[in-house]
Amino acid sequence: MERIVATCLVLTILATSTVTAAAEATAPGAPPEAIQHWRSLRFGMFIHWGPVSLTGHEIGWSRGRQTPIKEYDRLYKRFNPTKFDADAWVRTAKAAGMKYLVITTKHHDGFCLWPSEQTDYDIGETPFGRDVLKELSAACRAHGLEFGTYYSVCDWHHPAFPRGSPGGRTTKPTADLDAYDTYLRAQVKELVTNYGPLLVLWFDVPQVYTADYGVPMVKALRKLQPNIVINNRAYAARGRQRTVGDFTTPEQRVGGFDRDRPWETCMTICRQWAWKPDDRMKSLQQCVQILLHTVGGDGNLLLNVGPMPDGRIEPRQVHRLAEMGRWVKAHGEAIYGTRGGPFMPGKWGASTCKGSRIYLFVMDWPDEGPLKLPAIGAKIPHATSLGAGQASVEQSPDGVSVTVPEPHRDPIATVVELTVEGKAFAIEPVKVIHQSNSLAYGKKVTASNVFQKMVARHGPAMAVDDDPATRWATDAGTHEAWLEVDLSKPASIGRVMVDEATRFGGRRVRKFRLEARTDGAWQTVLEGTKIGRKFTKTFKPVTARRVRLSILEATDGPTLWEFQLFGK
Ligand code: H79
Repeated sequence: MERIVATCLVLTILATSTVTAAAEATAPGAPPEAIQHWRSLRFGMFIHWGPVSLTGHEIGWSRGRQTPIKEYDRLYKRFNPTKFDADAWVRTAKAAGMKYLVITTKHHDGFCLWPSEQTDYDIGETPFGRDVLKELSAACRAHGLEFGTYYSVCDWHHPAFPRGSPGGRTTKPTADLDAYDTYLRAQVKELVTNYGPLLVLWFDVPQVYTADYGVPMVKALRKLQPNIVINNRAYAARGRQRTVGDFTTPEQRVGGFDRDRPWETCMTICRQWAWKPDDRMKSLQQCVQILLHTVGGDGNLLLNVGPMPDGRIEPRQVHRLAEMGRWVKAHGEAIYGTRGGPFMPGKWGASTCKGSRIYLFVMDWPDEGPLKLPAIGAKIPHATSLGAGQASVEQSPDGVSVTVPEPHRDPIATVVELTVEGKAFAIEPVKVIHQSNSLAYGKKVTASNVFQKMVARHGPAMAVDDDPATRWATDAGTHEAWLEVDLSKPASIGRVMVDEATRFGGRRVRKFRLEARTDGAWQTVLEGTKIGRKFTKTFKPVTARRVRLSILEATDGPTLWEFQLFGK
């Protein structure tokens, strides 16, 4: 009895401490209006810069790798970017259509781009000596851009941060996380008080800096500036990094469609974050399409440039950003202040919405015929194309067909504006399957057998939906089956594509026949043995309305990802 009481007591204590820990594990977020404001800007400039630009190697990892530590830590004595012109940088960002700017105030290498009172390893101790942050934040304000700061939590240089070069793979004998926390907090306070109000504080690579440190730090930060927007890397939270801070941070990739959790993709205009001579630069089309896929997924884009050691952004990058800006500004109403969807981004393109408008960014047209988008739960009484050209849009219960004559299309993205009844943002987002132009796509289809009669999940319609994630399946032990498509009117067919779902037990089909119904009788068009992945065959064209795939022999229940028919 006594033992049970004792156990209960322990449990109660545990439960209480768990509650405390949970309360400690989250810091207050930014007010919704602040997040909404940050989100409405949609496009910002990221800048990675420091003495490392003298070497042309990467800012995060070259210390102790490409450059010996001793040499790396002396680079700042030669850092003299006399051509630095904050105004020119901000004009470049503005010309690109960017609405905010975030700069590495301190990266993993520990060097500070402002004269910090907490260290001498900073811009104040270089031959240059000017306060880069002061000039840049002032230029941003002068040009109407918002200013934000990147601050690396990990610090390979600071003796108290437990990990060191190369790339955080060594441990320091002088490690003292409490002392480092004091340093970090004092530095962040300098950033907010001397260069604020800041739009964002963009933390990075917290490593050993856990919620025990990070949560009180963020709380203190919020006291200094309540509406600051903070990313999800302020502290390490194993397994739930996504829930930290105000937004998530897909890096070097466009994030997936997500309207619930704010997000921002960060990506480099070339390949490196810091400047690298002759680094490969993204094309204009890539740059704009990355932005469109991002906003179409309801995210922001922070596009990075690494200025040169003389203080200038590379002229070819300045030029690329200006080109980008011309396109972006011409279609600004479809980008800024919008939300992603309702048509989810994909190979076809992306969409955004605002008020009663939907903006389509069509990036990949079908070889022939209109772009077919799935049905949405709203009427579209009106459609026009933004920029030159005309668009015609037809809505039926099956979906929305969009046509823009080829000469009026834009190789970057053809922008079509749809007006809907009611609020466009209220429309349930829909996935857009990339269409093959198969004559069988979406047509009436029947089959001899469906796996466990699960028609909605494994019916024959799954083989003519062009969705590579769904399949027609038949019962285990099935050795013969057929699938028949009704094309709704006679069409000329000269090619077939059958994609067998081999993942579920290899190639099962051993003998098949393709038949077309002509003059009231079934006529064999093609005969074969194995099918497998993406079997394609052309044949002498036949005109028929009904086409049948007869599987005459299979080792087990046949199953197909897709069954597609083409004119030629
Ligand atoms: O500041 C930028 C990067 O320097 C920083 N985050 C963005 C915003 C960052 N620091 N660490 N990481 C990102 C994680 C990346 C690690 C890897 Fe690698 C880069 C894995 C492969 C390339 C370096 C080189 C480490 C291993 C190989």
